[in-house]
Amino acid sequence: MRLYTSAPSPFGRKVKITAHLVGVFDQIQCILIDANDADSAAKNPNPLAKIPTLELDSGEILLDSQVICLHLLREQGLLERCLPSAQISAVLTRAAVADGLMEAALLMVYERRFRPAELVSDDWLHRQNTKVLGALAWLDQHRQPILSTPTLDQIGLACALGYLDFRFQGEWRTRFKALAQWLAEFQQMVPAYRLTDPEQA
Ligand SMILES: N[C@@H](CCC(=O)N[C@@H](CS)C(=O)NCC(=O)O)C(=O)O
Repeated sequence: MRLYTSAPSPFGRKVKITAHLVGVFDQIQCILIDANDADSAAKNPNPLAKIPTLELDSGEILLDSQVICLHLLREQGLLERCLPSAQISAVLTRAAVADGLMEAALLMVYERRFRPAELVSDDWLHRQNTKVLGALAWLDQHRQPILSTPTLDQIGLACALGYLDFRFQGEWRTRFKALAQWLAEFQQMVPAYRLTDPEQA
């Protein structure tokens, strides 16, 4: 399998952690995509030009991190553990909020990266930051203890918090201490979190 991704991508990190968890990471060739370099971006077989994208050995292309994670979990028989059918709506809702947090944080990064400084919109940044803070408060309230295997939403939450650490110097930690403690526990229980640290890659 080939995974088109980048070291900083929080969505790519979800897939990498899931692949470690189900034991297939060493069967995956990671192809690093630099969205700022046209030649590199052209290698990504994703029609939306986003990462992550997983190319199966059959040549089939899977995209959207959630779809890829679900595929890996199902193929390796861990779907019920990570997405228990009795809690499917609640888990997927928490996963969607974690993804939304990543998306809003990413849009803040892009606003500064892709616009000339004089065109950067403080209103837009404020709007996205409000989503980030709203999602953090909601996820804090809906935080679940980590059992032996993390659930799909917990993988997403860890990656979302890791992205805030990476791009926003962990400012969230002073306001959301219980979430910071939760992330420390996740780190302890899921070695793949450290292995996929964007600072180390
Ligand atoms: N919903 C998608 C979001 C993926 C996404 O936004 N990836 C970012 C990098 S972290 C990207 O490729 N951005 C480039 C772009 O939007 O053009 C998923 O879960 O895979």
